[in-house]
Amino acid sequence: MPQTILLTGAAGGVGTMLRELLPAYGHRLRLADLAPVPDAPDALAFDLRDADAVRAAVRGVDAVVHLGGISLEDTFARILGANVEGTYHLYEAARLEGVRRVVFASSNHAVGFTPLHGLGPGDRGLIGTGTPPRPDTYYGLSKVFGEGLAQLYADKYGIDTVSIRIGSCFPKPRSTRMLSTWLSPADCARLVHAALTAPVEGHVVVNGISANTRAWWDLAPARALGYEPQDDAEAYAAEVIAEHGELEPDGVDARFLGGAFTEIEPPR
Ligand code: NAI
Ligand code: 15L
Repeated sequence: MPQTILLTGAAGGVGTMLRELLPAYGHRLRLADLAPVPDAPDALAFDLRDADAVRAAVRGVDAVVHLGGISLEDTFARILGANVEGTYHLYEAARLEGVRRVVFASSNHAVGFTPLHGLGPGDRGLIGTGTPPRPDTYYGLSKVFGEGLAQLYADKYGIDTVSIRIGSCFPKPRSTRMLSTWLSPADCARLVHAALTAPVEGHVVVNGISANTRAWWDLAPARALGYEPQDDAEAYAAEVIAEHGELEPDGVDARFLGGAFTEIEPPR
């Protein structure tokens, strides 16, 4: 039986890809965003800071894929409103409306200060999901909060969540770093479908990338949900390296998982 899924952030980059790809898995989507969703007159328009609107949006769905919020570094106040309060409103709405499954779009930037040194091609020491939180921005910190909130609502209220620490989800890798961190749109849909349907008890964190030859991340927890990535950023390596060159060994993209986010100064 098809599930009805609330997709927040439906007008964004990942939301646009998922609203095209998820229906093929049999999911019926209820779209929501602050911004208008192109070609979707029925999409719900509200701010995640509005608790009542969030609750109305969640009413009657089987699960939520929570992509909405600020997806880059910003002022602490703006991150607090959209990502911290917004995600709290989402979980409160799920609790009050009896929704039992959430897929939370976390980020590599929750652990962005994790050092990469020692991880080379063929090295088995891939970064796992048990690595400690090391946010590289207020943005990354809001994802640590979201994962913590997911754990609280799992332990206290029995709402199951899969938090996907997404690497870089774009149609194609845009930089040499993304040859390691890329999550193709099709693999993103595969992973979100697995996260929606796999038997899960409690809160599970998975890394979200494709089967990249240059991966820094361990995909075992995602594969345990049934995720079988089909793409590899290496298919774009020649063109990406021709444009951007190889990673500088001492450059920030080779030193930390979060790359340049570790050097971003937030707007104040
Ligand atoms: P995006 O910025 O393109 O989309 C985010 C959407 O959220 C936008 O359409 C925006 O209008 C909406 N939004 C922002 N504030 C809102 C508010 N207060 N109320 C309601 N809606 C609001 O981001 P993208 O790339 O599509 O990412 C989706 C999610 O995945 C985000 O949570 C992001 O942090 C996460 N993610 C994305 C990665 C990527 O490579 N694209 C990597 C890691 C995590
Ligand atoms: C993210 O969390 C951002 O939302 C996305 O825009 C990319 O910057 C991505 O991480 C990345 O690290 O490439």
